[in-house]
Amino acid sequence: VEASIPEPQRAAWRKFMPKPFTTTEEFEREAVRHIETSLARSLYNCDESAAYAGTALAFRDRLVLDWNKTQQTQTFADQKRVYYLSLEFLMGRALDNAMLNVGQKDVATKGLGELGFRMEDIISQEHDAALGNGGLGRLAACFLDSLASLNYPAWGYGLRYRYGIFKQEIIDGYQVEVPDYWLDFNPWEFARHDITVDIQFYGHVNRWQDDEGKLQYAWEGGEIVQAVAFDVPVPGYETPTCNNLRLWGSKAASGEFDFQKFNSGEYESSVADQQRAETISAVLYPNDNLERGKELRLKQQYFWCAASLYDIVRRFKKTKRAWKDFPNMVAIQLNDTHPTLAIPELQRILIDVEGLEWDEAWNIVQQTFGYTNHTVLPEALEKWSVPLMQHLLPRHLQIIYDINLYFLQQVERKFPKDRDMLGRVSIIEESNPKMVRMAYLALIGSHKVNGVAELHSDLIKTTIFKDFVKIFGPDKFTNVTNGITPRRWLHQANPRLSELIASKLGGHDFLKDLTLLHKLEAFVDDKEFRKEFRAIKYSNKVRLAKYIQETMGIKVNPSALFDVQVKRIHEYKRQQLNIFGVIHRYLEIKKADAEERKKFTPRVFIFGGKAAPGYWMAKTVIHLINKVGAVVNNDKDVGDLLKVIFLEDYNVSKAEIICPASDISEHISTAGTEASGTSNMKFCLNGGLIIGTCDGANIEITREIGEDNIFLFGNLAEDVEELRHSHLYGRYELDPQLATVFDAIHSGMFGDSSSFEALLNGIVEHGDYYLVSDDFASYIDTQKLIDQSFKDEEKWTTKTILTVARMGFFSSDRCIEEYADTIWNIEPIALKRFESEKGP
Ligand code: NBG
Repeated sequence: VEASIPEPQRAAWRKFMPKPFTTTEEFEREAVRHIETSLARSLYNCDESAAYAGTALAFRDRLVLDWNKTQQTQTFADQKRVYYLSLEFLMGRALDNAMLNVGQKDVATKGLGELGFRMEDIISQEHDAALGNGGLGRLAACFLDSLASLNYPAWGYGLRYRYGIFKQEIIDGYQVEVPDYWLDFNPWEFARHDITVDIQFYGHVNRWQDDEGKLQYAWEGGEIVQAVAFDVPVPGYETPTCNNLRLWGSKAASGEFDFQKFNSGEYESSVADQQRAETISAVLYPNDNLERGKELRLKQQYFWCAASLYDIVRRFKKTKRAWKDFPNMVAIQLNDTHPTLAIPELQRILIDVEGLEWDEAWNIVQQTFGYTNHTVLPEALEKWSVPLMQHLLPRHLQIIYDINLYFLQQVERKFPKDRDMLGRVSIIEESNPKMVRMAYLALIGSHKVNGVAELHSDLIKTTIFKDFVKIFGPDKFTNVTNGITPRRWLHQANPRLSELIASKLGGHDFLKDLTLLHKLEAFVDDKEFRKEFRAIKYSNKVRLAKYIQETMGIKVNPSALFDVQVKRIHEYKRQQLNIFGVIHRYLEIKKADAEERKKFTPRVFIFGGKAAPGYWMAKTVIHLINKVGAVVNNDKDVGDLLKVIFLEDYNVSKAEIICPASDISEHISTAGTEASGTSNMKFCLNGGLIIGTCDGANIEITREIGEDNIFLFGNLAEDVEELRHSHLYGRYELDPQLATVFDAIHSGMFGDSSSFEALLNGIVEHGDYYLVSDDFASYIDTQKLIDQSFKDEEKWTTKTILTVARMGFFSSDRCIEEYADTIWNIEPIALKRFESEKGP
C-alpha cells in the first residue's frame, strides 16, 4: 500500500497506461520495436528466433497488463486463494497458448507474414519449459490453465530449475542424456530480485522456559540460502484473469558471512559457497514414480516449502486478520508428498514464531492443507531417513515427532486393543535407520486426501491407507479424476478438428464447457462430417509421418494404422509387452506366404519416452525397441506391413504433434498400477481409439464412451496379487506365444541377446511381477481384433466420432471445479476485459 501512487497523480498514470495492440499494424509496430530495442537486433539481423522473441514480447506486454490487474483485483477482493504446491510444472511452450488465451493470433499471423515469417515456424522456435517428468507435472500445468480460465484466485509455487528434464538422444539404440539448459532466453519469467526469503538449514534447536514457565524453542545456527522469486504469468482462456506461477531460484545469502570471507582474501571459497547455494535449484530430479532419498532433494523440498509458506503467511498477515481466519483465506494443495514439509513448517511458524498454542496451530494446519496422492507403487512412496532430517532440519524433526505422538495417542484411545496398529500407522518407521513416512505425515496434516481416478482412490483406501480410513473415517478420502485442458490438447494441438467441431456446434464454447461435445453425436451419420473428420486424422498422420521422415529418415505410410505408446518408460507401464507383441507380429509376417501377407493390416508402431538415467531395466526396454526397429524397418519381406519407430526426446511440444495422429494408443499398465494416466484422455479427445487394461482412468473413459469404442484386455486389479503369488509359489508356465518371442530374441535376431537377458529373466525366472506373460495372449488377441476393426473404415469412423463426442467429462475444468467445491472451498473472482481503468 505504501508504494502506491497518490490519488491526485493517478489520472496521469492512467492516461499513460499502455494500450494493447489490436490491429495487424499495431502488432507489427510492437514486434519490430521489441526486436530493435529489447533485443538490439536490426532489419539485417532478424532470423526466426528474433522474430519469435519479438512476437513473444509483444504478447507478453498484453499478458502483463492483465496480470497486473488480476493481482490487484484479487488482493482487493480479499477472499480465499488456493496455492498449488508442486515440485513439477511441465508447461511446454507458452506463445501459442498466450495467443489463444488473450486472442489476436490471426492479427499476429498476418503481421508476421508481412514481415516475411510463417507463424508455425515462429511458434516452433520456442524451447519447452520442461520442469517436470511426466503426468504429475503436466497435470499441474493443465490445472494452472483451468484455474485461470475459471477465474479462480490461485497461485502455483515451484522451483526454478536451471536444468529441466534432460534431453534424450538415441545413439546406437541407447538412451544418452544431455543437459537441458533452457534459460538462455525466457521472455515468460520476471525475476523479482526484491522478493527474497532467507532459508535456514542445519544448526541446532535451543530450548528454554519463558517468564510464564512455557517451553520455547528456537532454531539457531546453520547456514542460510536465499530464495529469489521468479514470476510467470498464467493466462486464462477468454478472460482477463492472469494468475501467477512463482518459481524460487536459490542463491547465496548476501550476509556478512560471505563478506568477511571475501575481505579476508578467501575469494575462491566465497565463490564456492555461492555455487553451493545455487545448486539447490540447479536441476530437476529425473525420476518418475521413483524416490531415492538424496540429501539435495530434501534440501530442494524444504527450500521451496519454506519460501512459499513465508510468502503466503506474509500475504495473509497484510490482511490483519486473526490466525483462526487463516484457513478461510488460504487453501494449500500438496501435489503428491513432495511438499509435505510445508506441514511441519507451518506448524513451526505458528508455534515458534507467532506464539500460538500447539492445538490451535495444528487445527489451522489441518484445515489449510489438502493432499493429492498420485501412486500406490511402493518404490515411489517417499521416506526420509531420520538421521538425515535430524541433521538438516532439527526443529522440524522434533515437530514431526510431536505430531506423531499426539496422533498415536489419539489412535490408542480409539483402538486400545490393537497394539500392532500403532506401529503400522506411525509416521516413523522403526527400521534401521528410522524413516519418516511422508505420505502418512501428509495425510495426517490435511483435511482431505484424494486419489486421481476412481479405481486409484478406492485402492488407496484398501491398501496403503487402509488403517487411516478406520482412524479418520471414510469422509476424509475422496476422488477427483484427472483431466486435461482442451485449449492445449484440442484447439492448439489439432486446430482443424477444433474448427470442424466449432462449425457444427456453432462456435468454440466447447473449449470452455467440454461437455458440449456431446452435441457431435447428432452428426455421427452425416456423410460430409465423417469425411472431413477422417481427412483431418489423415492430415495429422501425414504431419507426423513428415516429422518422422525429417528427424529419422524413415518413410512411413500414413494410411497404415498408427499405433502409439508415448509416456515415461517404466516396467509397470509395460512398453515391454508392446515390443514383445511387435516381435510376435514380425514373426507371423515372416512365416506367412505372399497371399497371407496381403491379409495383414499395415501398422506403424511409434514409441517415445524417457527412462530415468539410473533405471537400467527401462533403458534395456528402449534398447530392445530400437534393435527391433533396426531389423524390422530394413526387412524387405515386411515392407509397409510393419514399421517400428522410437521418437527421440518425447516432450510436451512433441505430444502436441503425436496425440492428434494416432489411430490406436496403448495404455497397458498392469491393472492397479497406473493411478490415472492422462495421455489416454488426450488421444481420445483427438479421435484416436485406445487399447488398454482396466486401470486408472481407462475405466472411466470406458464408462463414458462405451465398451464398444475401446479395446480392453488383460487381468483385473483384484486378481493381480493372487497371480503374483502363484508365480512365486505355484507352477509357472510361460505363455507359449511369448516363449516363441523369447526364442527369437535368444537366437540373436535382434543382436546380442545377452543385453536383454535381465529383461527376459525378470519374467521367466523372477516371478513376472508385472504379469506380462499372464496378459500376453489376451493382448495379442485384442490387437488382432483391432486389425480387423480398422479394415471396416465406416465402423471405425463411427467409433472415433463417438469417442470425441463423449470425452467432455475429462476436461481439467471439471476437475478444478471439483477441487474448488469439495476440497478448497473457494469462489472465482470475475474480471472484465478492458473495463475502465478506474482500479479497484
Ligand atoms: C502419476 C501417475 C499417473 C497420473 C499422474 C497424474 C506420479 C507419482 N504419478 O498415472 O503415475 O496420471 O501421476 O496424477 O508421477
